[in-house]
Amino acid sequence: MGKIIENPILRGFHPDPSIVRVGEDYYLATSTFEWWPGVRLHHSRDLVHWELMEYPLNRISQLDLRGVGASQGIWAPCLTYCEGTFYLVYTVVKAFYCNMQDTMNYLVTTKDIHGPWSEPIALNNFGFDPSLFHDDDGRKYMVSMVTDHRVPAKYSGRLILQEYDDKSQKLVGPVRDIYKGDNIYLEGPHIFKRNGWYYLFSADSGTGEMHGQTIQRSHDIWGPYEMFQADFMERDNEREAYSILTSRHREEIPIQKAGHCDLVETQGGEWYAVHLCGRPSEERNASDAKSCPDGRRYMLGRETAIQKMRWTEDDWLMLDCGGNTPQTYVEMPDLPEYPAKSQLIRDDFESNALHRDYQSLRIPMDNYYISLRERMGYLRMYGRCGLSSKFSQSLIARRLTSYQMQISTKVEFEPEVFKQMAGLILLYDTDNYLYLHISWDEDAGKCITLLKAENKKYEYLTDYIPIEKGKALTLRAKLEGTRVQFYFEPEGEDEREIGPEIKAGFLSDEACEEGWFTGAMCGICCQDLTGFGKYADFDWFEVK
Ligand code: 6LW
Repeated sequence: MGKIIENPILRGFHPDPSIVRVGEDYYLATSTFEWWPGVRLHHSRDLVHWELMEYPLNRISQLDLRGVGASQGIWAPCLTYCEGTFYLVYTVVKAFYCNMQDTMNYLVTTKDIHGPWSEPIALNNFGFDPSLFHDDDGRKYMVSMVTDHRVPAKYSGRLILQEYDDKSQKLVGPVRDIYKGDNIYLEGPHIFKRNGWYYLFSADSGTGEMHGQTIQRSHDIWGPYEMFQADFMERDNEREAYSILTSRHREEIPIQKAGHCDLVETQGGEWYAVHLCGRPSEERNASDAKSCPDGRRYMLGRETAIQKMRWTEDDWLMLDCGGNTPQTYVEMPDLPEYPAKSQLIRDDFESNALHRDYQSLRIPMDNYYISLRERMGYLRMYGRCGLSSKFSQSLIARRLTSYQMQISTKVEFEPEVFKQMAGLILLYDTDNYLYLHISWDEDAGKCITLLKAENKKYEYLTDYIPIEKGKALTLRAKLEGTRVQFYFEPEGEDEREIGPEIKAGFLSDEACEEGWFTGAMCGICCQDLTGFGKYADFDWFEVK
């Protein structure tokens, strides 16, 4: 083996990867749900090192997430390229139930991947996981997924295909099923073509530990498609899913939940599939958790991994290493190494613009609630709505990327009433978080306390501990596995433990009730329920 790629390639919450190559450049798009801006794009030239790029959806006119529920918003982008133009199709989920959904599909385009991207074209289709295919005769097609939760669910699990007309910017002509949802539930479809075959590449069996990836082919884009079934998939036949990649029933391997792939060919003719995956914690719970029968917790959300692929003599696709088990270490393509800029660890807020790694909840990180200019070297954050708000929160966050992390910030904040809070937060969504914060109490005065929210159950894990006015405080969380301990340190004093050691596995896809597609984040935030907009000054924020 030559040089190695270590999976996952994008750590922490980066699901539903879609990849495209243009010349020597590889671009990878992932879902962002209710986090702003929309769609994460990464660039690489060697498939090993990835660098976060400009976000394509960064104006409210392109994406309005105000009010959307947890894990709604942007689902499964598909990034393609044709004759000088990049195409990004995606779903904005605003309601998702039965056939009564609000899951509009959109398309944005650009000639320059660094932006700006176009205003969105609302495609005349509701559904999810839309994917565009550019045929070599100049026609374009969109394949997408239908959901219908009626019992019996007549249309559920169908993959539908329609032609897309670039001139009128509409889906045109007949809407046809190319997969009828027969035995296996398929989603995340992509179509590609090779040696005269159209391939329908789709995820199977949900997105949890049963997840997998199938491939079907036909000489006609409209089908009928035949599914690849081979001996090495036999182990899964009990579920009638013929997966060319899966980790189901192999709970000992590090890369779990493998599926939802997209495919790319290198300029040297090697093939790679990117896919979503999850790395579980050691902690086990009762097996009541959604999609995770063995009770493990995936705090880091669904991440992006890569596998080397090869074509069989009779034109089927499979893992280069044989079998269908996802590998942690994968052979790097025969491409020169191309290191990316080092990732952000400590941010001293010295620059005029916020680092790209931050995302905010639903609304842009603009002057309405943060400023990097009012006090040089500090991020000034104005308190807005409370943490349950799905409209305007003053909160910026980064991803948890490992089960061993230390997250710290230094903050100056002088609250005058109990309605004003600022501090350090570990959160999954608006109903699930751990919040170490400074506030004010009528007995204790300026104080610090720790609040836990777990599926809308709220609990203070400490009293209001008085702290001295006019002093900066360092706040810290140390994560070991799924256990977290919080600390605080008034300037010039020793660090003090605060609250008990907490099992934080509830900040995971498996445990959160409203949404379960994102991953745990860590951030800084400020609330002022008086409506005056009291501010907190953050000196630095470090995630390591
Ligand atoms: C994605 C779909 C899925 O669009 O989860 O469970 C959605 N399946 O493929 C969000 O990642």
